[in-house]
Amino acid sequence: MTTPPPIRSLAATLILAALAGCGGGSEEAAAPGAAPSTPTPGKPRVALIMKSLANEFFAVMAQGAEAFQKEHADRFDLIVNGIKDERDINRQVSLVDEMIGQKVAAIVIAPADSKALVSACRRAQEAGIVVVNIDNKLDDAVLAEQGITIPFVGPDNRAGAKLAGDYLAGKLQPGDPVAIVEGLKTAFNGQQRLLGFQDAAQAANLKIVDSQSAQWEIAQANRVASAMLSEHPEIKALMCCNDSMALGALAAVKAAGRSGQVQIIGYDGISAVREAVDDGSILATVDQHADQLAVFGLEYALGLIDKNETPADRVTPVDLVTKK
Ligand code: ALL
Repeated sequence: MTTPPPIRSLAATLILAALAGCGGGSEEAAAPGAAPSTPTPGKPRVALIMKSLANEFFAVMAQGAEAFQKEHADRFDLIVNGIKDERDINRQVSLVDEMIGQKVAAIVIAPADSKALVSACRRAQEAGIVVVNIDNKLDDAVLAEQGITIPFVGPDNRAGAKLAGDYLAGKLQPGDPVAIVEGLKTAFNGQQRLLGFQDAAQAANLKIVDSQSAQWEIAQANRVASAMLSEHPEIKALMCCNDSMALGALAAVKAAGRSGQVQIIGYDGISAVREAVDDGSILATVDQHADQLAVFGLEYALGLIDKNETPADRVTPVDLVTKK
């Protein structure tokens, strides 16, 4: 994923804001470049509904979607939405309802919660809207309960996390103690990354001495990692289920005066973490190609509009990122 400069500085600003305790909550619910004010007759409108706009991952995703729309401006109009922090699940449900109200042709959604968004997606389908699930998979059991099928476009998070976990294990000794900083417990991708880290730890005989959620956020990860470092001063690594939390963990390691003694891995491939990987302060991350994820979803949605088909799920690539 290549990240152009404006996003870089946005990310840096948001990181500083979050670490200062502001939580990046100043973003509005609608992302830059949002709804075309008047729909173009005959041209379908597709809504991209993302998660936290305070997370560079989604800023990059929005940029990728907007670039794709510009290249295909004759085919569709794009409405870009997001929420202001990772836990603002009710707001994401409202966004789906607002898009139903606006009678969009399709919704491409990265759900903040794998269960809580299913009903809203069902309402959209019932209104005749094509729904494509990207990034974080909706819960299979709840989908079945509600009697609906929604195609999923996104990575194998367990396999992705195992890539980073295996790389970390190669730098440690069997028996070394490690801790995991988990994402939002109700997000399937977070659960899968946790399993991937556990798989890697088990395979290399690393000892997981602590595992706690920091709900995907920098400031919370900073607090969780600080507590882990003081309760378990012996830990050799912090395995973080996303890059925002890896940045929070990095600040905690620095504040504890443990730089170079505690390895950190993340997941996403955002620019701030790539820089930290290059300067050696973070060991590795996993690029899940945020700029392409929404594009894959949009392509799927465009293919589905006016067709009554349920396409198969599509697995998108993940790549390990280590020091150049
Ligand atoms: C997931 C994404 C990213 C992101 C996280 C936090 O759905 O895949 O890992 O960092 O959400 O919103």
